[in-house]
Amino acid sequence: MTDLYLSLGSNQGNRREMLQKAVQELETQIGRVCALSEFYETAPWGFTSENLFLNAAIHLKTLKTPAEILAITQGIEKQLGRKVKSNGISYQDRPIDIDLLFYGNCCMDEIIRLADGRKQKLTLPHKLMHERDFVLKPLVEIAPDLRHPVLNYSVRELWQRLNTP
Ligand code: PH2
Ligand code: MG
Ligand code: MG
Repeated sequence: MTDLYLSLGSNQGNRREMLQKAVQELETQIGRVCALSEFYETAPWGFTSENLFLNAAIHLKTLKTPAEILAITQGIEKQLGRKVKSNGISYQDRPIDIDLLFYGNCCMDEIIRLADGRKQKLTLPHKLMHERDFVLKPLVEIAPDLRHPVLNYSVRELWQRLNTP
């Protein structure tokens, strides 16, 4: 069993319901939920929009591989109505976004092939998490002492560093 941490975000539609449905699907398709943070209302980061986000962090135990998890989370995003996939350059409003943060101590930065043949880039740990308060704040709530295997700081330390001028 591997410890998996994900970030959830929604800024379109019934945001609370989107997050709740995503959690249900994650539990069914990926594994047991060990912890779920509160839902935090946050301002859009990295782009301008009138629509505030609800963000959360979740910890699951899983037997799935990172490639399987990516395929599942993208399937859930689609099922919950996400139409535009992030292109890695600019951000858009979305009913649901599910991002992989940590998969055990796994470190990877690879183009992987999903079961349906599509190729995708997967970076673990998530490469921008330490710059994002909307990711770290919910994560501090559920896993303050979890260590980032590359940066070698705990989640609490990353959050403190981000918020220290
Ligand atoms: N997600 C982004 C870009 N900006 N801002 C907030 N507040 N919450 C998000 O989940 C978010 C964002 C890219 O996925
Ligand atoms: Mg994201
Ligand atoms: Mg995403």
